[in-house]
Amino acid sequence: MKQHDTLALRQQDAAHHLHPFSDTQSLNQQGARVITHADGIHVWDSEGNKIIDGMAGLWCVNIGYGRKDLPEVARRQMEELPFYNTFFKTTHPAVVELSRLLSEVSPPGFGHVFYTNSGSESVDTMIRMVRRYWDVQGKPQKKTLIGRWNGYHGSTIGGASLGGMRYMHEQGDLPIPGIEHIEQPWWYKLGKDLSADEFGLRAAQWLEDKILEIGADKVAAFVGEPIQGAGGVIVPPSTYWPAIERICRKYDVLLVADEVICGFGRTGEWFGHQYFGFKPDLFTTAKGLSSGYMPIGAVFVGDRVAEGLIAGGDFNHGFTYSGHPVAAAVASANVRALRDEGIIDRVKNETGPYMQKRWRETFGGFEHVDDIRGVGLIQGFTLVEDRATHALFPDFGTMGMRCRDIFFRNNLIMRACGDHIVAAPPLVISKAEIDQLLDVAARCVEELEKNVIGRPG
Ligand code: PXG
Repeated sequence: MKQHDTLALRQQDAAHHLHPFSDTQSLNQQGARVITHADGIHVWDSEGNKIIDGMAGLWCVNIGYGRKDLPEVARRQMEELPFYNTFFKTTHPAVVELSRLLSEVSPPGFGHVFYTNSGSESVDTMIRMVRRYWDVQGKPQKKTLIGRWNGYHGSTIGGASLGGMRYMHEQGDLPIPGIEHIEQPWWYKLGKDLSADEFGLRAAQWLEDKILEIGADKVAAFVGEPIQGAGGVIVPPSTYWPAIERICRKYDVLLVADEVICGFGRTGEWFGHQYFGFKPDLFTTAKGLSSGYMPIGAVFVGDRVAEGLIAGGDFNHGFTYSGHPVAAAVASANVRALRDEGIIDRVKNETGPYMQKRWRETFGGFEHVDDIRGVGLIQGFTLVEDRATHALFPDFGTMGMRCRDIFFRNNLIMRACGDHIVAAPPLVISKAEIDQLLDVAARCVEELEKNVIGRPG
């Protein structure tokens, strides 16, 4: 295995590389951990540590690391046609094949896709499509999109506006006009007085209230992640999405699922909206579409909106790399493998239920762990001050970060989103590997409870 000079890499990284979502000054003092290679559910750092990747990279390496077929597909495509655009009356076999395949694996009524390079671009594309759609319908005043507080829809100006991360809005004068937010369906914090099912209906009611406040004739779409990922794996009660769907239909508001995390098998279904049993008008994807082996995203456009857009003539939108041949070829190989190797079926019938059972057993006994939740291979719990009263820690996020640091020291990658601790491992994880991941995680939470919680500093 190739040797790496960790110190030199760190120094050069600090000198020239601005990291996303990072405090560069403090990162550079610590030095970034250098990840050098990966296989299955593991990554290795430059010091030789073998690390369990409980986050599938960044919620994206669904098929796992170390596939030999995807690089081979990329190499062949690069030799044959490394690039050609799809703007000017041209197409190419790789993008044709992917489009056909995606219409096969998506639910009925999604015959069209539009390609991007990332989730953020998918979201911005969707915003422009939705607004264009209503223009074509002769309703140009129907332009406002409603998102949710603590939702995450990316980092571009549109995506960050639609997302509900206030600390993102504070930078760059966001949100842009025409974006509104409602509260998230976080029962533990917002619904204590109700049963989960009652709360789901109440949280959906917030959408109806907002539509009536704005005026239905001005509301273009409601956008939500089936399960909020970056917001801390907030799993809504089962009553929520059907009620949201009814409200959108009642007021002729388009319903958009942001499937960037939930898509491509994370919940055990192909897409998260299938798990919750609702039918969006459009859905945005990226990440699992190529399992992160190439940057690519896609907006799946339902027939109603596709017909409207097509009737409208030119749609003046696109990226140089929309439908990039290499990304498209790799995505096709990935999607076929997810389907033909039964990877998503296994999440639904075997590893997903096993993880959910073991996740609850593992963390159920801790004094400061509550709201243990999850579906398929996406799960979370919340570090709380007092389970009896559902009291969160006053400084929401500090304990989470300290817990994450303990995981990190113990060669386990899991995310802290505030004080929500979450995991989303590669979908190829085995039951034995689930046990290993949970053993390490449990020891870390034990350490947190013993050495950190309740101790000053
Ligand atoms: N929508 C959703 C639902 C996402 O989770 C995006 C859009 C944007 O995708 P791109 O590819 O532009 O990053 C995302 C991305 C985290 C984390 O820390 C989550 C994401 C990205 C980076 C970090 O949990 N999700």
